[in-house]
Amino acid sequence: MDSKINPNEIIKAESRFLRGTLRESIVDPVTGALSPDDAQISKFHGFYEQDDRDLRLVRQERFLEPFYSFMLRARLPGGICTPHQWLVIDALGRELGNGSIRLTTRQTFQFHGILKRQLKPLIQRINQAMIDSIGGCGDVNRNVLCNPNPERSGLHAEVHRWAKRISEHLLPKTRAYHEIWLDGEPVAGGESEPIYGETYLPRKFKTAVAIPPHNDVDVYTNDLGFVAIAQEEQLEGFNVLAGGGMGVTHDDTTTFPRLADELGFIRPDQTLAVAEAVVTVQRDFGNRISRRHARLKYTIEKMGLENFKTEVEKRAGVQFEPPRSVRFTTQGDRYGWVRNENGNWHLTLYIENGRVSDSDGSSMMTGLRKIAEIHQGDFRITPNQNLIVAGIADYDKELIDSLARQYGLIADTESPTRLASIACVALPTCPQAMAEAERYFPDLLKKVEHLATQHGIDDSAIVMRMTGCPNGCARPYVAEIGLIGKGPGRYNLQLGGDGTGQRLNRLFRKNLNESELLDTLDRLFRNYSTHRKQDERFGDYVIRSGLVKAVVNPAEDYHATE
Ligand code: SRM
Ligand code: SF4
Repeated sequence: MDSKINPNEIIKAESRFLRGTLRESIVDPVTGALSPDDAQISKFHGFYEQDDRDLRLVRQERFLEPFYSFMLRARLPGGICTPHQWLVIDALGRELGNGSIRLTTRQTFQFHGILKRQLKPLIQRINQAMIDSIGGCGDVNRNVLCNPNPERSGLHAEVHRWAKRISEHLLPKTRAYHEIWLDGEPVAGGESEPIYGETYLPRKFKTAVAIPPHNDVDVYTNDLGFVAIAQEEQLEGFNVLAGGGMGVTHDDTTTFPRLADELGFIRPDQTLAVAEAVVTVQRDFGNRISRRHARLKYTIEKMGLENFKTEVEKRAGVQFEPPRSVRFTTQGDRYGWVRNENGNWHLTLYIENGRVSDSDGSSMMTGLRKIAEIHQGDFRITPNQNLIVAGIADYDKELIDSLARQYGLIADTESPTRLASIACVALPTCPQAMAEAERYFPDLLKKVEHLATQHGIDDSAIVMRMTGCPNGCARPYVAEIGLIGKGPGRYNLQLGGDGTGQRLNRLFRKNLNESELLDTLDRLFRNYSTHRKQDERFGDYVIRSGLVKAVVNPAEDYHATE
């Protein structure tokens, strides 16, 4: 094998279709960890090895190994689960996890703090509830996003079926997961991965399906996007997008966030062929030497969009039609009660940073459990880490409303900016975090809200997103205000998203501590309040006023003004 090839490629190739020595690693009593190679393979099964970073130093001083535990992420296309499934998720979070459930920016849930010996029982129990974690992580297609708001229920249901089909079509075919976790019969040989091959993809791969005018899935930030085109609620097909991605490495100008390009329009029956073709082009042309440059966005930059599109058309046996015109007007979630065309009700709940727990005086986890015990519809996790209690009949509305109020689940006092904002997990579980996010963002927001009130702009729903590092898990590069962790207590300030996820922001100030950040926002809010045009968004104002220049071609000009 090429000596320059990334070591992960060798681990995948030698893993016998994702088996590695996981069976041995999980019963090894000497350590709470997996072997290093298995820690890579485990991601394809949906879990990551982590250690509690708050305890790292203390344990080091006592010559103890890090306090290892695992994060497990489920596959839940479009974020939909039944009340029974919610009750299972809730019970497992309390019994085998750290007492919480984390709703993610990709419409699924994670458990944190699982001990190695608890992994198998946990995976078995989610599977008994008909949820799996295959491809929750790893170099394959991840959880497929889909607009979760069933406001237009017929169209939504059809589009959601496509999201589910794409997810299933792009699942790894190896039986390793069933063998290791579900005690399935070992395969006698002759196994293959028709789509992925034995080294899978060069890197993670993400797909989203959007229903305009809502861009809650941030469709342009995905490797592969499908934008539903409908005529009088009938699905006509999809505009296909490719090459979006957020991850950046600080101070490495060869990395950049990128919005997906339009390839063209297809009919629904061409969807799976096109999805598979995009994946196999990435499999064959993606960078297997530098993982930092291995996402589809870099493959497209290297091949050129036209060559990439021609290759996809050839492999899919499809000729793209010119893309249909679409208009997105929103990026976040709509809260509260909504009634759809079937007369059913839906209640969107604000879940701060997606963390469902009963800690800090909150009884959110209990409240959701009480709702799940009586709810007849379903639950939908949104791509903004919130939760929709969906499909509520008229006669259940009052009871669910009163339970939601009793347990403090109705967000009627939150500011518009808070409701439009998200933060990634970061410390203490994320090994990549350079600064706090989830644990710090709510407090920082209080101070930002205070500034907004002082300047009379507290009616503006500014999309503000914080991450503990530049990987971009809360999609901060399409926020109007993005805060990217640089070091303990320090953040880069990015400005200029358009509030609909269709424009990248750009670095405005580097490495700010809290008081520098608040001073800067104070000045920006004052100017915005004085000079904004009617209904002008904050992100549009900073671009119009020349405070930041819009990014035209991220490969060339993203870092230009730093
Ligand atoms: Fe992420 C890695 C959490 C959505 C870009 N992400 C991680 C890890 C697994 C850290 C690690 O490498 O070990 C984080 C686990 C933290 C923890 O303790 O839970 C992590 N990512 C998350 C979640 C939970 C953030 C959240 O607060 O909701 C999201 C889980 C999504 C899911 O359910 O599948 C999450 N991550 C995203 C997104 C947003 C999206 O997909 O819409 C992105 C940006 C989009 C993209 O991929 O370009 C994202 N995560 C990354 C990256 C950078 C990838 C890159 O191309 O450079 C990494 C690091 C990596 O892959 O090496 C990463
Ligand atoms: Fe961790 Fe960075 Fe993702 Fe936040 S953005 S969860 S710190 S990898």
